[in-house]
Amino acid sequence: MFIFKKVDLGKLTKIQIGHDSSLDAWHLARVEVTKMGPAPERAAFPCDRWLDKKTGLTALLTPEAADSEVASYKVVVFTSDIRSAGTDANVTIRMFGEDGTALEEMPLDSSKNDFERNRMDEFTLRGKNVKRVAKIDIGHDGKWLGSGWHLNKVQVTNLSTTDSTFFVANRWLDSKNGKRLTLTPTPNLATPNLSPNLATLTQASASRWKRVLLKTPSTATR
Ligand SMILES: [Ca+2]
Repeated sequence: MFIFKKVDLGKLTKIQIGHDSSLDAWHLARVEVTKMGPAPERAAFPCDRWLDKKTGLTALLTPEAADSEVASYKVVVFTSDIRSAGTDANVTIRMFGEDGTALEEMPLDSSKNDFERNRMDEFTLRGKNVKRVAKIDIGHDGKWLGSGWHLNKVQVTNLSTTDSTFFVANRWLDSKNGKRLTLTPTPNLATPNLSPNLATLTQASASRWKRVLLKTPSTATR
């Protein structure tokens, strides 16, 4: 995060970003700019490409509108802390909006070894803007030996609306129990070992989360 004090530029319509090393390649997902003040204004500039000698060291980015047809989704996948929980199989996700609109099936894959035991893997996916994600279908193809995967949970955030949702699985995805499953949002994530990293939550979902936490004592003494 960087903070700059500059003259008020008004609403940003374009940003140019890049680096000066022709020897380096940088894959830039997106830039978020917040104009601070009494009514903060946030704008997201998706990039999703390499900035390198071949494709150009700089990029000119335009903002993504909150009501745009297309959105970026941050998908955070938590693999359980259980023996052999990790997998090297090919994992894909399909997301659905509240009105049932389906996004295409998308691979969750990065350059590193994803979905290892007790790890959190983050992906940014682009697709039709369904606003709040109300259902996900997640699973793998069973490739490689020991492909069984113990999925703890998935957090999906629509970066254009900042609406964030948790989907708790807490089960094996393997040939015995089924390699895919469909999940709907888990509203009461009050169990300590399932508590999300609060720093990654948006303000809107953090206040929702606080309400959930505040409700806990009454249910515990019931
Ligand atoms: Ca892996």
